[in-house]
Amino acid sequence: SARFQVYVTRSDMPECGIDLLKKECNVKTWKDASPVPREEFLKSIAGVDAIYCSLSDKIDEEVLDAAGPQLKVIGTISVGYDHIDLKECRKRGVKIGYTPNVLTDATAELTMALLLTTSRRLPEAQQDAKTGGWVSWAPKYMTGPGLNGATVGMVGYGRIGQAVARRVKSFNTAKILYFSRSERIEALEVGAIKVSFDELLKESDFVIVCAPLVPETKELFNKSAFEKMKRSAVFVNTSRGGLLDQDALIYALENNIIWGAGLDVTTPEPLPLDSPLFKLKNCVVLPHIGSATIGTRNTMSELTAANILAALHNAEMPAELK
Ligand code: 8YV
Repeated sequence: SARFQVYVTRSDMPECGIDLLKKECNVKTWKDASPVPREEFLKSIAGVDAIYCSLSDKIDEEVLDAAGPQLKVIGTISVGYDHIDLKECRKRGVKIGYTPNVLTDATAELTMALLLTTSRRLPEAQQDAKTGGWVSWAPKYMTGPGLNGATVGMVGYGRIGQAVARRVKSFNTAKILYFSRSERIEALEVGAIKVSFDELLKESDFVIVCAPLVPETKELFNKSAFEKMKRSAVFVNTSRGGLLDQDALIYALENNIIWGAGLDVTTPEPLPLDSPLFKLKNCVVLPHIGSATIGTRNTMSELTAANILAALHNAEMPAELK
């Protein structure tokens, strides 16, 4: 019988997943270690049964049309799915595989790292030490807010938000608040308190965003949200740049409406070098590396392949987005 045809949108996806696909499928891969250009993508997917993609690849009507009606499954190597038109996939019976759970710990670790890097001013301090700014001990030199005794507000309290909250708690914080659209029993585990969005903004010393980008969360953080926050507040985002109005954040940082921000995600990505965010001392920008541990990326690739193979065989997918 004819082998399944799978298209992979870049050449450097972790091999372990690609090897699984190759055992049973004809795998066609974009030749470069960068996202396939849109025109090339549309041309290359005609007749394929599955697409292995990442957040760099917008999956919309045009892509689904270009692939054709035999397309069975989209496997994305991400837990985020804002790059995929879910409604259109559902309408056509195209299944979606994604990678929840396997990246929860890696992303929570990076969130803690970014939080501390921002609040303790590590990039600024390192730069200063290397360039002669370290002249003597000084009582107020490189000081920033501490987590000990602080109130931490989690915006989004799903798998990653809860994993962050558990880690935050071990830093002897006073209180963990969370804002979520759904009630979850795990909230009790660290004694987190469910509050309204406005209350969270008003009370929190650290505001950590771990929510998916969906229509309800788009630009949740706007000018008025930053104004409600404490002037001493640290804002951390490791989910998606679209959750905030980035210009409003820039304004808030430039005018000390909040104390600082740590961003692993931006709009757009990559962030252009002339972005004001790169000029601000009170902002740390990372190049979207939340899930970037070696083991996690390998497991994500295997899960992406397993999702695709299961869908092709009409079997239950290990992680189907429904
Ligand atoms: C991925 C992510 O590295 O899983 C997600 O949603 O943002 C990261 O883990 C990225 O999306 C690559 O597809």
